[in-house]
Amino acid sequence: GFGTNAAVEELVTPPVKISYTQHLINGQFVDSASGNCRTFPAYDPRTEKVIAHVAEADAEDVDRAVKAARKAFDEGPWPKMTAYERSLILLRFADLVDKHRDELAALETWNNGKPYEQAAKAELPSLARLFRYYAGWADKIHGMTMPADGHHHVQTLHEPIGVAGQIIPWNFPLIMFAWKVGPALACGNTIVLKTAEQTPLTALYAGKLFQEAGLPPGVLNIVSGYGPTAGAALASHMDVDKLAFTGSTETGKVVLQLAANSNLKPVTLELGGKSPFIVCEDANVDKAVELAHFALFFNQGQCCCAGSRTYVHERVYDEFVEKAKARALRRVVGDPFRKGVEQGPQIDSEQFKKVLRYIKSGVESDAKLECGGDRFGSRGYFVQPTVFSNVQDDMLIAQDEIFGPVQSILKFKDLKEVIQRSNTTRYGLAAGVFTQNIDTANTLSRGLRAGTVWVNCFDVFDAAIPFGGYKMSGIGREKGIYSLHNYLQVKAVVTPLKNPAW
Ligand code: TXE
Repeated sequence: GFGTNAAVEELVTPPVKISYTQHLINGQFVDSASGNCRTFPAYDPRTEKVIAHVAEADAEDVDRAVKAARKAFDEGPWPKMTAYERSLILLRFADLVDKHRDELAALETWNNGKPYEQAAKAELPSLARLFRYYAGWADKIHGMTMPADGHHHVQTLHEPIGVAGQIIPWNFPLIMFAWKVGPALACGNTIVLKTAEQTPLTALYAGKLFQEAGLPPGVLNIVSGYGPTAGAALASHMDVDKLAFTGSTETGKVVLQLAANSNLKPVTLELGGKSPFIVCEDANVDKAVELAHFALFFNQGQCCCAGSRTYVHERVYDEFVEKAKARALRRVVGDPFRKGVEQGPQIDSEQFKKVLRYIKSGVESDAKLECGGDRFGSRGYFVQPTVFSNVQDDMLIAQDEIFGPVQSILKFKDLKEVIQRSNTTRYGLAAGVFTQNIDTANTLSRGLRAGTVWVNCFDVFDAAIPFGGYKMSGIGREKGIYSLHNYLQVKAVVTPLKNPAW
């Protein structure tokens, strides 16, 4: 099984060179101020080898970046430009993303391990689309006028918050960049973005394209570095007006505390999940298997919304398990640069070991290992597509976010039960529902406590669709009109009317 045609031995040489490794501060690429130009390594997860040395920020570099963002906000020109001028810069950036699509996709695959076809054909177009969407919003953000008791003219101004601090993860480096940077810029804020230590390269390249698109210096600053140093410095900075974070629930709690203990900056969080994917008794099993497979295995299983609890109705359970196993065995694992490869390596040694640990815990419980269960090949962070059946709600593999290619299949009898079991988790990010019955779809959509319910589809991420979590999966929504609220302040302006009758 596992696509023996994909040779992990002969690796494709990435068709791109690494040009940007320094911090982007105030429109310049600069070394770290601290530690004698300190750097840290970026890796190729196919080989576990270092591919670049990247400037490593600590508090001093973050402070320099915040000062640049502060100045660009307070003195302009960014918030003082017309909304239309800002929108044109976002559109020019989107055009440059299209122009440099192949280099960006190659860099993303090289540093992250995701299939090149996925990066080039899905993620890069989505990046450009997101910025065009937000360019469309830039000149459509406005306040209201409202009647008030007494004779007053009352209006609201929707103003940018100021300097936004943004911390992103490594699973979708460029998409996470877009979800954060798009709305912040459309609303007229300035930014200090810290990328994940595993994947610093593509955001820096995108930062370069933003300079080329005419973004004024200091509006978008990008620092690379680790969480407890650079990330914590950003979250606790007294001059950062807003914080947006995507990552683990554990770290989400830390940054929320740092924000509270410094200047009480508002925080939006997009955190972990353990999303149910519910296959009802009327389902076409072949289609359900394919969609459930995609919902879990997409992006090496490294999705916050992965359908990681596959609930299957007892009437179709055995057939589903058989076919899910066959599908996993057909999954093509290998060099993500090769055509037809569906699954590359996990991001790093820590995640690789974490996934293997959870697989071991599944084997040691009463779950049945249907296929996979080990690393793939002998080098790189490749993991075999793994399927467990007979999984019970109280097993660790059904409760924790594994963040890898490990499918857990559970059995259910009726809707009330599956709603209750789906909701018995600290998370509430997403859910999948597979049925032909409109009443079943409606009952599940309303009963499930999750920020997104995909009915007969999964991982549909259009720019206009809000995304975020219930419960410990987060605070706030990204994308769509909802994301703008995170980056705006509302100012009420009240003026007495001298001649109210007119
Ligand atoms: O996450 P972290 P890690 C989940 C997934 C994964 C687990 C651990 O289950 O296995 O989290 O991954 C920065 N102050 N998700 O360790 O630590 C860090 O540098 C400020 C789900 O990579 O949350 C990075 O930029 N920042 C997820 C970002 O936080 C800190 C995506 C995410 O890292 C910090 C990724 C600190 N003290 C992992 N510590 C999703 N929701 O999609 C770390 N960071």
